[in-house]
Amino acid sequence: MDKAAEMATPEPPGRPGVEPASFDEPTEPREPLPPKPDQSSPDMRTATGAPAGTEENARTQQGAYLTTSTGARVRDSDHSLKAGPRGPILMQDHHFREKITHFDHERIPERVVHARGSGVHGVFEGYGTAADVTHAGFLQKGVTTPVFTRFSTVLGSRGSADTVRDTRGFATKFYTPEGTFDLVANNIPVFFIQDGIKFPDVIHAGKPHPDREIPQAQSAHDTFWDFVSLHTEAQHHTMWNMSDRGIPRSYRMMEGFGVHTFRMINAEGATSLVKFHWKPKLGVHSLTWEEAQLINGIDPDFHRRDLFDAIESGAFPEWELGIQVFEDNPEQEFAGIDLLDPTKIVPEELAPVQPIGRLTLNGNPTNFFAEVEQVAFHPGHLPPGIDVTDDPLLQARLFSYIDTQLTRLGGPNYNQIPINRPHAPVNDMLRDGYHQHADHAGVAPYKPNTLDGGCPFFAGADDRAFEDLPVRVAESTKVRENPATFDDHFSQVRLFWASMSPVEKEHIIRAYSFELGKCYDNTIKARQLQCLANIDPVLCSEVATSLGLPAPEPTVPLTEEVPSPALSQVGGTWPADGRMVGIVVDEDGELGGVEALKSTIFAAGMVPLIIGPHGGTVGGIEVQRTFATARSVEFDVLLLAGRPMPAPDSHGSRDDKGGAPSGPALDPRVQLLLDEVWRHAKVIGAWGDGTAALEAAGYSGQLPGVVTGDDAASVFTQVQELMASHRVWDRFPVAVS
Ligand code: HDE
Repeated sequence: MDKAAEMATPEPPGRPGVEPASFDEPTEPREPLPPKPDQSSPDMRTATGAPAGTEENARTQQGAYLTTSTGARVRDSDHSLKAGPRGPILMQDHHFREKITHFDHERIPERVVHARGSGVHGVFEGYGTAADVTHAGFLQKGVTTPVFTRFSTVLGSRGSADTVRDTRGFATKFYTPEGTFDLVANNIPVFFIQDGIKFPDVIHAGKPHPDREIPQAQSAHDTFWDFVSLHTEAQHHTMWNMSDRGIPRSYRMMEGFGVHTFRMINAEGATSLVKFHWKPKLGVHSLTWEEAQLINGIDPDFHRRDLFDAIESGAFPEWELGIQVFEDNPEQEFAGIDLLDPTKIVPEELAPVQPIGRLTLNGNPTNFFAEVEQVAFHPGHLPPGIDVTDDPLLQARLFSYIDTQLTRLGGPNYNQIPINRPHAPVNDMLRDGYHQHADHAGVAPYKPNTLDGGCPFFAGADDRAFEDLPVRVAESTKVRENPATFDDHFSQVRLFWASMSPVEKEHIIRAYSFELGKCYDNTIKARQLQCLANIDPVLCSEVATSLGLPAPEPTVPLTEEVPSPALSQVGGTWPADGRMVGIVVDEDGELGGVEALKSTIFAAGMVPLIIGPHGGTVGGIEVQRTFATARSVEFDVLLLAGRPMPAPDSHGSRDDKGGAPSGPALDPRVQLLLDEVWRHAKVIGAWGDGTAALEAAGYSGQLPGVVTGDDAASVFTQVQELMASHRVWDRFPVAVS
């Protein structure tokens, strides 16, 4: 070959008869590849490929005949194939093996934290009021976005009770067309630790003891209090747990908090720092401690049932999403508060929460496992317009949430699971791996490429891509330490305490007394008392008295903190949607107004439940609960339309509720109902024979929160007014001011 021929440009590769490809990677999107078929749509599909969740197949098995997983019709699934009726099972029984093998592998590992939860579908509508601070499309005016929200406890296993004293998770997945946004929030605005590297420590301390694996879903044990009393940055979160916030009445009545400070970017590229808040339409309400304990035994699924029933009955829970907005200054600080410290709040009185949209939860899951168990949240699922900050807790979470799904959901393709599928087109270059469901076309899952026409292309500056902001990182040296601004562990706990009403303070004292009283080690109790002394002397001395230990002197200055009224749940009034109204009837009572009352209650968005001496009907009215099945914790208010007397042939109840044999005054099970609703500060109403029943039980119409009258309608009008404050707060005994 001569020199000139050697130097000539070689023919570009290509198939004969096809225009040769360019040597350079294309730079312009030309015929973009279609989105992956399996990720283009959020539609739920059943194993047979039919759409799930439609009217026809919402809760039924599909098809006329039972089949194997490969579609062969099955004639008998009740008997294994045996060598004669009394012989061993034959290895060749492929249907038996498939059925048992699949069953053997039905369980997946539960979440390492937040294992117990409930999830529901809903919709979010942007108000457009955040347009100045973010260009995120889903927050613009009138834009609606489908969502899935999962509420949870933190410490308990998947089957543990709902109403334990704990923090609650409040995680929402917004399926926006610009990519999924996960707001993985809690009902408490601060966290136990300031650096994510401590997460295994705090969780190991809170989980059951490693030797006997008890107690389940509780913080009332030595290892928890050992850790939080030594690691004093946990004191703020701990005080929230000991307050009534630790035992919510319902998921529908909880606030939610993003905890960390996030960064938002507007259309001009200007940034702000923000904190996310969810504000429930029904207000923040809690159980009393005794109610919570009773419910743990009587109805451990209380919160799950409450959420499911409310949605089923059309009482859709609602929240407003709000943001506190701060200047994105170099110190990341507002009013002397380090915005990167996740153990601190910014009181709403200093930075008001500005509403930016509304969440309505309106759909129960079709299949709990497919949706609630398999949903995978991640604080790094961010749309354009929202970004993270350097909060060291948030930074750690950005690693952990992807990592944990690898074990829990069995590999890296969990975003292909129907509940996790984005509603935005997905053109990633992630390939293969366990549980790969996409059948990717194309030959070049790499960039740069020419063989797939250069597809897919990088988005340009105007293509609404997620942006890594050129945020300045302080020049520094590598260290394992916190900034000095993280050092104050007590002043905001004092602020929280100072913001509580006397009743709420009393509940906090009782909660510490109970939890520390359950610890065995006196040095742990004494160390926690030292922390309480550093918060408030009254709190410390009350708990010390209860424990029978001396109250120590503070070791830090007890600064006076300005209370934040927004932290208290006493004092406001809220709608009573979805509240349960128990109505006691008996054969001889005045039942004339009861049917009309039921209609009034329904019309007010509440649920009337008739409680009678037996099932069936009483005076023509259908009974939903009998004296044997009713327990006060199910009702938000108790009304008496009759005076049920004890059964003549018994000394007391026929069930196992115990109690001393009663006299002839009132059926003891109704007496128990009344005593409990009284203790739990719920409204009581009575008319006709019901008023006599009240008196027989030792309650008069003059007492706080007790309404008596001539007829059902007038009594209920007054009852409704009282219910708006949630509880009859005056009824709680209070020792502190
Ligand atoms: Fe989580 N957290 N977390 N967390 N978290 C998980 O992720 C973690 C934290 C929260 O309903 C896990 O998918 C670390 C704060 C909720 O599926 C895991 C740290 C807040 C849920 C994890 C935190 C939360 C989780 C376990 C400290 C409130 C339930 C299963 C750095 C803002 C989500 C999973 C659901 C779940 C790690 C702290 C909220 C292990 C390392 C602060 C609501 O990845």
